[in-house]
Amino acid sequence: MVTKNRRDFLRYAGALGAGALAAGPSFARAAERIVLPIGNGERPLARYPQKRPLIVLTTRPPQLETPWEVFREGVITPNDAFFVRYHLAGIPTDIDPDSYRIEVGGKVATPLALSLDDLRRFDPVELVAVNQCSGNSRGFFEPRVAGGQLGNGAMGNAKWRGVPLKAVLERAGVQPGAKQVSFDGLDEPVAPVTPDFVKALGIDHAMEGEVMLAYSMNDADLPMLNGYPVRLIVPGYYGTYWVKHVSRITVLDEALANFWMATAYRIPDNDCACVAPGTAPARTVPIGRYDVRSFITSLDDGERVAANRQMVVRGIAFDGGYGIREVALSIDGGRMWVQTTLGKYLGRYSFREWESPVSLPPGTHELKVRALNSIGQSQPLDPLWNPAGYMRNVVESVRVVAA
Ligand SMILES: Nc1nc2c(c(=O)[nH]1)N[C@H]1C(S)=C(S)[C@@H](COP(=O)(O)O)O[C@H]1N2
Ligand SMILES: [Mo]
Repeated sequence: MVTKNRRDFLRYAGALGAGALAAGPSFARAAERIVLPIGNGERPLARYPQKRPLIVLTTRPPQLETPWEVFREGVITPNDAFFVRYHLAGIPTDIDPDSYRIEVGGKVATPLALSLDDLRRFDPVELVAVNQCSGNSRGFFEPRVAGGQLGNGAMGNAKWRGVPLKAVLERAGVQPGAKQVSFDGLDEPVAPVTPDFVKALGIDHAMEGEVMLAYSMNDADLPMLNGYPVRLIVPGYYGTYWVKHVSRITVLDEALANFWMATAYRIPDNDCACVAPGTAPARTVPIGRYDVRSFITSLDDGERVAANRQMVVRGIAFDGGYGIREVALSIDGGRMWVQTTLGKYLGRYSFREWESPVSLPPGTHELKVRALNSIGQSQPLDPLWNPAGYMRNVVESVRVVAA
């Protein structure tokens, strides 16, 4: 089996020619290049407004991946390092906070047009939660699948502050018979054939209390590229539902059947969300909660370490919100496993840190990490597969050489 969790290998090859990004937004400035540990993994790094250099997947629309070393630095992903994903090239670059409104309509008693000040007058709530793209790690799929060839950096963990969606919907007054709530943002298609990006949640999910309209990320305004001034937070659910620059909330009495709900972002309708590699599922359902993932962050694949000397191996784990119960580490390719020590609990939607003391004899060692959540979900030793390349799910490995 090919090793899956090689830390992104940086290869600085000098500055990019300006032409390489000419097709993209003029505010992007070329920096360096990086090589992700996947086929055709060479990517430019570029600096966008409010961002440190990030890995560029596409520029129109911007899709930027977080360099792996950011996850080694801490359990909270800094705003300037947080990944960026858009579907539509018509993204907002300048939003006036004074005239910004969120319209709440559809099957409600009282349609609303909420300003930022209106939102800030609701009782605020705060939550640490992972935002992960459905296609995070798609580049590791074998056989390979169509779609953005992402490494492991289309995820991030932040402290979100805002208003429960429930409180807003209650103010508007949801009418009987409501089935779903849809969310539209300020970004727009540039071609008339492209469907606008609108997503929906079931009414019970929308009213459950933890779904949030967030106006703050890690105690600061949201970066423009992450949804300024307000985005939806759907704890434990894939990023596709986390609509940015929310401008319209509509209560629906039927299920939204647009491209983004009925065609895209669907997974095989079975317990593993998987099919035999190379085959197509008979039935699909909209993607939902994260599966369990865990990573070693303190070591790079191929890294050399001192033999017979104790070191602390560290990493992160997370799941769809049931909570990580334990994380086990193997230093012999998966034959023996030891319990690691979990770090501070920041809530059941957050990255959970883990660490374990390790001493390695001379030679090459394959380290593997496996997490278990509170409802018994874990990762398989061999990766699950689906044709869209969603929900990457496997025990991750790192090989180190002790000498
Ligand atoms: N308005 C808007 N919101 C959006 C999207 C989009 O294209 N437009 N993409 C979604 C997807 S698929 C993901 S993975 C997350 C990514 O959030 P980020 O860009 O803040 O990292 O935003 C979601 N919200
Ligand atoms: Mo996504």
